[in-house]
Amino acid sequence: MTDTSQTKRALITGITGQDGSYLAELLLDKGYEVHGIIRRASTFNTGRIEHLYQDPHDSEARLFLHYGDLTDSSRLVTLIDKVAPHEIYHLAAQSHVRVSFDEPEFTGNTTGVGTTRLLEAIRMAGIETRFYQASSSEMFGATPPPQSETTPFYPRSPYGAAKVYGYWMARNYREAHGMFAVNGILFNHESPRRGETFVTRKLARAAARISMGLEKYVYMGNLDAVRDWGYAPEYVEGMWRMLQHHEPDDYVLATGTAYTVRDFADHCFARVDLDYRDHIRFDEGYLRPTEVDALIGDASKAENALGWKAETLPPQLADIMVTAELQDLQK
Ligand code: NAP
Ligand code: F7E
Repeated sequence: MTDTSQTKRALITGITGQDGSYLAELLLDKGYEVHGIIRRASTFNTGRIEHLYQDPHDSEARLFLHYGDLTDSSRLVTLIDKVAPHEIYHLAAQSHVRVSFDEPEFTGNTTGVGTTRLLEAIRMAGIETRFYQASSSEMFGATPPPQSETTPFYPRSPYGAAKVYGYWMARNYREAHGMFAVNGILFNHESPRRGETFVTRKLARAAARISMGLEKYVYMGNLDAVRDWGYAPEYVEGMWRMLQHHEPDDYVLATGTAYTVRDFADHCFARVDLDYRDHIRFDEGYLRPTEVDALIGDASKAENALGWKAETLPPQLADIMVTAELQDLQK
């Protein structure tokens, strides 16, 4: 570890995920010492942060990885005590909504109770730190748009319900224990680093592969769902700004735009001069027992208080994502 009292230390759970990787980049750029919790796996799960890896023996190293898991309370206490971070970004979760219907108990244990374990570990370690909770627009579920910080929650999946629990635990630790705990209520945000089974990445990948003759069809579920898709690197900047504010609060981050899955498919396939209607087939296996029909966020509070505003809108996002897939295939 760097031994300067000036250096800010951050701990990121979920550093190997889409957001964790962009956030680690941002914090390293800002001069932070960054600690990340990774899960032990039988295969490498650090692909998204490989380009950031530094040999911990190097005296200049500012990125450190530690094994840990959201289900392992004692490990969380030990790590928080050892690292004594100034800021904790809690991003780890079972984050797939469709999968949460198959694994509701596991999702509750990691995505929901995992937040409590971390909050309690901070309290037990007795350190002063700022805590970011990765809350989600999925908490609004069936409540119609536009959705803001004051919109009532009505989750429609085990994932959404687990995030509502995590949201209230973060608020409770703020109110009960005076912790600097913040909820970032983020609407969907995407990038070339998005997991392959989320809809935007699946469509971008399919469009690129079909255009290269590697596949002919992609099987999809509900094309009528409306989402507010932004660009992940901009959203991690918003997370950081929330923790720099003089007081803890909760903020929505969103673009405020509404596109259907069909629109996003159209943008992806048009990028490679194809008509999505010729290549998309229906598979009911991708439908959810309860769907979230429309999410469109109102991020005016974040714009006013934090000066944060989404710049990249879905058509440009589709272009970025399909371009990245094409480049990958040409390697
Ligand atoms: P992601 O790509 O699915 O990453 C999830 C991360 O959590 C991965 O690093 C994963 O590790 C880790 N993880 C999962 N279970 C764990 C466990 N039991 N112990 C320790 N680590 C565990 O998710 P993301 O898109 O970056 O999203 C980051 C956070 O924001 C998540 O909490 C998500 O629910 C929330 N969120 C995301 C969006 C969005 O649109 N992306 C919107 C709102 C909220 P492995 O790499 O080993 O699997
Ligand atoms: O689905 C529809 C699907 O899985 C978006 C997570 O990051 O954002 C994400 O959750 C929409 C849904 O994201 C397929 O029914 C159609 O209406 O990309 P998704 P999500 O469920 O919105 C929120 C904010 C989070 O917090 C979550 O962690 O697309 N859809 N056909 C499909 N979705 C998938 N995955 N695959 C399909 O084939």
